[in-house]
Amino acid sequence: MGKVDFYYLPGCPYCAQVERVLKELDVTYQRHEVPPDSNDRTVVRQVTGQTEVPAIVDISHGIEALSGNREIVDHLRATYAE
Ligand SMILES: N[C@@H](CCC(=O)N[C@@H](CS)C(=O)NCC(=O)O)C(=O)O
Repeated sequence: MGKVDFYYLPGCPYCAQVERVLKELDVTYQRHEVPPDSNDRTVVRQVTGQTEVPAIVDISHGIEALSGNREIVDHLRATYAE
């Protein structure tokens, strides 16, 4: 199974919730910290087409970009919960 790329900002409560669920479900993921100023978020913009975090890429499950804390948690639970 591939890994999930997780774009986050330290101190962001939405990101913290997504990371709790990643850990709870024992998902293999790689963290990518974004800059505080959304104008500087060039990498996440290139990869996901937008600058808001949390955002994930889960290519092995057909997700090229997903943002929105609830949408991400729903995807993770639907995909990784046993
Ligand atoms: N509705 C979004 C809110 C996420 C959000 O507000 N993220 C902040 C960081 S805590 C952000 O990246 N805002 C966009 C920006 O700063 O340009 C969610 O559910 O994930």
